[in-house]
Amino acid sequence: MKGFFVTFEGIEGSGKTTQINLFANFLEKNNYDYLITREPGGTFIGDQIRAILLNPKNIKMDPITEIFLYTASRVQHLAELIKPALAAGKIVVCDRFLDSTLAYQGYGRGISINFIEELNRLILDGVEPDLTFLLDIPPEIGVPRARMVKNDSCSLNGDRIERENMDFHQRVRMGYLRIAAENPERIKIINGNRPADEINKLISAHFEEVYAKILTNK
Ligand code: T5A
Repeated sequence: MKGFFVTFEGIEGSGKTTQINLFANFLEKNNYDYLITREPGGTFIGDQIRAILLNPKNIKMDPITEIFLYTASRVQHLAELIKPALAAGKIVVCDRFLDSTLAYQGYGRGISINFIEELNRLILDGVEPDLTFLLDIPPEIGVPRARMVKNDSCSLNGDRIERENMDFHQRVRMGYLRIAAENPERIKIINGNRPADEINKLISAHFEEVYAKILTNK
């Protein structure tokens, strides 16, 4: 049996990590065979690429360098983790995937959407998410939330991308909403500005509904 690929998307601080942790509890409790991972990163090589991408000192990074680094991380991630897990029939849950590249490098940085789609067509080998949760939240709420979280390569002012201005984050949000409008079957938009446990209930219920349909059609 082929596995099932679930991705979580949204702007900075939209609550993806929080929701993925809650969703993992749900999967665990219900005895699903699953794998949690993230982009950029997910592998030893990918985590090193992640450190370069998020380091605030890399302020001079060219947008083309940036997109190739995100893509390189994805190639490694697909080969080492995602494809083998799907082939083993697991539910793969990934914090960010191709929609992030379209939203950030495409709508945020202005790189051609056609170029991003073609580049990813070459590397994805037909792998695409079965279901995506887009946690939608205004940047004025999400970005300050994210900047407060001190993580691997950040200071309290946020990582390299979190430090972008509000116009950039607004373009990314609008880009996400456009991608969702173009993919209504796959992408479920969830209001991220609600209590975390309410969001978790919506996500678990929607997952069960979609997953049950897939099993029935197999
Ligand atoms: N990127 C990534 C690209 O540009 N192109 C690409 O192709 C890819 C794959 C990754 C960066 O790389 C960019 C996008 C990103 O800028 P990251 O550190 O993984 O960097 O960044 P994020 O995924 O944005 O992680 P964040 O931690 O910033 O955001 P999350 O995971 O959405 O938010 P979370 O859950 O950590 O929550 C943030 C804070 O909000 C609180 C939490 O407790 C936490 O303090 N919170 C809530 N507060 C109130 N109500 C709720 N419902 C809440 N949910 C969470």
